[in-house]
Amino acid sequence: MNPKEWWKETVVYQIYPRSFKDSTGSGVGDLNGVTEKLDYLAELGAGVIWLSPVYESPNVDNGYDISDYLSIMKEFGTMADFDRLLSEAHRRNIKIVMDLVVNHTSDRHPWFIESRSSRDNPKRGWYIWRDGYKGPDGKTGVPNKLESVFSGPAWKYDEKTGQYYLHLFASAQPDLNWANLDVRNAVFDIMNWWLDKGIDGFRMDVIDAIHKPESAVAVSGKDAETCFGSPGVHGYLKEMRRKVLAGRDIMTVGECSSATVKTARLFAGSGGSELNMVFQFEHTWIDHDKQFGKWRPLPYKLSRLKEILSRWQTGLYKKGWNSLYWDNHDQPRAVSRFGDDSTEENRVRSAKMLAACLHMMQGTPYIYQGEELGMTNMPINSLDGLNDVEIFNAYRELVEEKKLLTRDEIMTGIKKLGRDNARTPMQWNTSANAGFTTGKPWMKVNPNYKTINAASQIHDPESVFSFYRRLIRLRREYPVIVYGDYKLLLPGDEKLFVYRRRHEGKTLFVLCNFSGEKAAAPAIPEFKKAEKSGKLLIANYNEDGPRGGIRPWETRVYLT
Ligand code: TEU
Repeated sequence: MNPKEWWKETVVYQIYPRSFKDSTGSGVGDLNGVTEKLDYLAELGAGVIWLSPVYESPNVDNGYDISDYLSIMKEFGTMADFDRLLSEAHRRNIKIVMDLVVNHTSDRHPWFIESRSSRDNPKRGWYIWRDGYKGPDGKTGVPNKLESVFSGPAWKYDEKTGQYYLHLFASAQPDLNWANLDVRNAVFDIMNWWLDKGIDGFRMDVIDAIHKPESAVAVSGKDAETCFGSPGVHGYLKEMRRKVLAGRDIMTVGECSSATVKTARLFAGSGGSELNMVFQFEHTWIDHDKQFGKWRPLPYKLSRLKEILSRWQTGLYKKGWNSLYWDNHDQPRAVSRFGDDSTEENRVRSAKMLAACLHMMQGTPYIYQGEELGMTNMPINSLDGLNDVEIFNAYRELVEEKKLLTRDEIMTGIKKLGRDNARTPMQWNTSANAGFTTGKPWMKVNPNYKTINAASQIHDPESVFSFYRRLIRLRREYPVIVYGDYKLLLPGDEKLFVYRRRHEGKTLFVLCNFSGEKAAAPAIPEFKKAEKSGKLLIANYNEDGPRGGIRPWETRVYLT
């Protein structure tokens, strides 16, 4: 079954508020800045905004470390500003989905402050505290060898009470103990509070990690099982559905790096007992090294990328629902990664090609702020000017402590795949600081803003922005884009990504050249038919192509 749902037919725009628009001159983006730009989003055609965290936070991880779930970060404004944003968005038929970060809190959250205050505090059991492991040498150390996603051990010793607490991310992000019913109910209360206010759903941060399997938290001194994707998570999500989500017409998307097609059918199955969709990660690891991950980028093969994305397309067809994304605040800029940002012509061409490739698939597409302009990675030469805790921790561990990578090696990784690439301020126009702020921006603006900015693209029919705008409109117009089946053609081709969608007698033919070289026209009947009798819905070259050849970074979408 593939029932119709509004969240299948819409396009989501992700806002990282810190870097979106500063309305006060503080150098930090804010809620009124978002409200100011709602018309821009309406013009683009976004149906939903996913707002990265705007709650009170000490910003060790830019809002992903929350110290009060029910109030707005002072730098971002007030609750009244939030209410105004929500009603102004709704007035334009734009929904707002909030980021829900409840795998962990900030270490400044009152719950954690209480929890760490003594071993018998009523909130002690709200987090995961363990004794150290006493080794054969008589020395006591971390309970087990579980590692943090942000480098180093996932356990931190707390002097006051002489125990360790678990943190899967930074040590300032202690993990909540979801096994405790009071914790779950407290989270569900928070969710209900926001939903009662009228927000339209949640993007759930690392939601696949909330259940900690026994061996992950056992005091053993040994390697530990991963917390990501532990089967127990499904019970918690079903409980969440019963206590919060059921009966509400909202949208939920879970960030699930552990998701396989099989588990996604549970998390985001069409039966609807857990979430509406998940973010899977497989394609984002395609250029990662086995040992060093993103810190040692590798070339990738198009055939592998196609295999991954196509497996998700067919695997969830009628069984669940996909999220479609290249970019977000944790990923480098797609055009720099999978396209070519070395010349202006190729940047524009390849940004459009990537957009078409993604937006013509089945699933709900996500656009990360600036992606619709073809914003690129930032020039990075040193750690100066960077902000990301993930980068700093990795540098310390891999270069300084363990000396596993040289400075130059890790800088290559940071440059290509580091998260700060996505976090530079949004490029609005050619005025100082790209029109992001009248003050000193919290993070440097990419110097290419004079060429790449919204003002120069909004009214230009040939711009990347206009291309995205058209893609969004096509999705509304043609049900085949939303509900059609999927078949990958030419799976082994290392330049062309070609696929076909079908629905109620209509066929969509999508052709993308993932290379800066010419390619031979696909020698397949589907292409010949599309070229001969199909309607060209969208393309990134104006003039009709030389018959028989596909041009660098070309994309064409035909309907027959
Ligand atoms: O991301 C979780 C996550 O999986 C990322 O940390 C990802 O694995 C990493 O960037 C890859 O190296 C979420 C948020 O999106 C991220 O911004 C937060 O830092 C993290 O959770 C902790 O809340």
